[in-house]
Amino acid sequence: MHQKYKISGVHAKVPAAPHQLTDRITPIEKSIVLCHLGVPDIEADGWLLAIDGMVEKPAVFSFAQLRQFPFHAFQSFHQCAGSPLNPDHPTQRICNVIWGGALLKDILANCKVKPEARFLWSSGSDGGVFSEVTCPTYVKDLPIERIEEDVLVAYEMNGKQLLPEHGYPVRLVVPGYYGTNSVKWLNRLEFSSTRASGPFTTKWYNDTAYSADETPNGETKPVWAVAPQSIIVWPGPKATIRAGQSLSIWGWAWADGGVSQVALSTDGGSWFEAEVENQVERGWQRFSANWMPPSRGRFTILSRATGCDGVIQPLKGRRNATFSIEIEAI
Ligand SMILES: Nc1nc2c(c(=O)[nH]1)N[C@H]1C(S)=C(S)[C@@H](COP(=O)(O)O)O[C@H]1N2
Ligand SMILES: [Mo]
Repeated sequence: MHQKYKISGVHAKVPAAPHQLTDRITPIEKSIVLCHLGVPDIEADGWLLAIDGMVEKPAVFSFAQLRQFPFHAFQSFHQCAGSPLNPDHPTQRICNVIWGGALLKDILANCKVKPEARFLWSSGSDGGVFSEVTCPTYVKDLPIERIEEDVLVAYEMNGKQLLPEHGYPVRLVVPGYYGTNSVKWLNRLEFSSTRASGPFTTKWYNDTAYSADETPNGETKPVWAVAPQSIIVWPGPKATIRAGQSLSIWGWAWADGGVSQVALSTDGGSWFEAEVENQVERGWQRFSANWMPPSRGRFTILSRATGCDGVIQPLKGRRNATFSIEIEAI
């Protein structure tokens, strides 16, 4: 069937800069949007999700059938890994939203996955040309061990039905993984013994061009789990701050598995600890620390998160390099 599109070609929005991300739950109009191949025009009526590949009982679900499964909703940070054409470049394409839908493990309960299966491929209804490469469909994969966690087949975002650009009627959400893995306009889940063979898991998002992510034996690393990262919300670039007056620096930090520490630097060398709240569900974590600009003049404030696995944000050269903001004390 020929797919119609609401928007054709790459469609991306980063509507809020870090200092504008003041809400714990990011409103939809401030949330990121990234579509490589346009926004397909799909009706919930007639939409089908197929489950096949290495399963003993393939299945097909309509939208109404999908809604029969127990409903789950929880907050999760949602981050775009940045352009797959420039994977080392740090970006702050981040938001924190509430996803609602059915747990993938509930949907798969009767499918009897075969023991040879190691990866789950997920396909969207979108196809086209990205960066001069013809892509028949957008296909991603994930290791099947992750399914036992909170992978969601989502049809709500912040309590509302998904907007077309966010995957209406149904998308995958892999909490803790980079956004690229959360396939929108989801129409197929296929179990396989190998990783997916399309360009979005081989040529791009596999960090083949990304020496920083190569393992010591030269293998490439899939762009799956989100590495520790942080942004400073206050003070923002135009904030008025005064020498000799204490202020509270605050922001958000996140990582797959949560963040254990955030350190700040204001003098280009030394670090001091911020307080970090515990992670709620899969959400980002607020950090804050008091600081007094010692004199008038320009200061660069850096934030550096440490994941619960002990991994520390690098200073530069990686997609999750430390964030910095330049401010002036008057
Ligand atoms: N089918 C499909 N799913 C997709 C994409 C896409 O181009 N096609 N883009 C991915 C990328 S790179 C990101 S960052 C997230 C963005 O989700 P959002 O636009 O709802 O914020 O969707 C992911 N899922
Ligand atoms: Mo992305």
